[in-house]
Amino acid sequence: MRVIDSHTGGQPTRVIIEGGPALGRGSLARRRQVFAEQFDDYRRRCVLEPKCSDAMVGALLCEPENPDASAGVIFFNTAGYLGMCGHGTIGLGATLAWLGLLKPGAHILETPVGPVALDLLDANTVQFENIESDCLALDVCVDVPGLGPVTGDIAWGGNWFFLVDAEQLAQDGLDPADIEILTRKSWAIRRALSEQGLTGRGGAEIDHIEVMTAQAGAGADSRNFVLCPGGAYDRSPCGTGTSAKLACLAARGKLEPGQDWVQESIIGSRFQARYRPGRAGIIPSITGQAHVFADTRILADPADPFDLGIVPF
Ligand code: PYC
Repeated sequence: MRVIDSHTGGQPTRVIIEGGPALGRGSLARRRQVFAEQFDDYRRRCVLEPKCSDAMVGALLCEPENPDASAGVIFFNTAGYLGMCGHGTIGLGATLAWLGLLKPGAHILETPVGPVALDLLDANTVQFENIESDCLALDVCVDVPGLGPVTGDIAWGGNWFFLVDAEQLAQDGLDPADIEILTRKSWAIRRALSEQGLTGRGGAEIDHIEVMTAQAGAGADSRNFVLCPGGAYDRSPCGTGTSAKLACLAARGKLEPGQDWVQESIIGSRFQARYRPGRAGIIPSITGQAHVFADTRILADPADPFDLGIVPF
């Protein structure tokens, strides 16, 4: 497989541009199912250790179904397949620009959860309008062993999120030195949500935990820590997580349509965000930068005992 690696605010994206699985035609949702059921070896070789690191999000570049779309994409990570990925969308835009496959201007990107409007502003800067995002429930209480009751909001931003104030976890702000403890606490919350039957719509698992604080750097509105499904934290401010946050702010009447929001990650990288009203929720717009750093071939070697990677414990 030929892959191009980039990072968006520190969070890596690996785009398969050649040698990926042949998934046939049909919707991206259908093709994602074929990928998961018949070609999972490609995902494992692409993102699992020792050929990669656990923070990586993979992206399979696909022919779009809609002739007006510039590209289709299926995102995945060490744990499985994602609906949408914000930092990955920005990484994909910068990757396609680097390859000379995307010109500055407006494009449509097809994803398994719907079309995304992508604007390539320059070789490294991408603005995208995410799919419609909404807040499913405010102030949901979950009893977390070792932490006690934790209250948070359940929201959809292309993935399912549980958003918690850092103060509830006895965190004084969000400092990179606390990443290990935040990871442990967020895992405990995720496990408790699942055990207590708290889900997204249709019983979907809430597989992203987002811890937030208003204590952010100058010019930022908020800083976050996001635990991703495979156990890695998002180095970027998380595009789908920022979308979920905007949906909750809108639901609480704390952010107006068109009002700017600067979201900072735990390592200090930033996205600019705002929203417009959707049909039932909001349509978030996110802007960020990505940089390409590797053009690589991943080899398949049946004699290698870890050819398909080390499955996370
Ligand atoms: O930026 O949406 C995002 C994302 C999801 C998981 C990792 N990054």
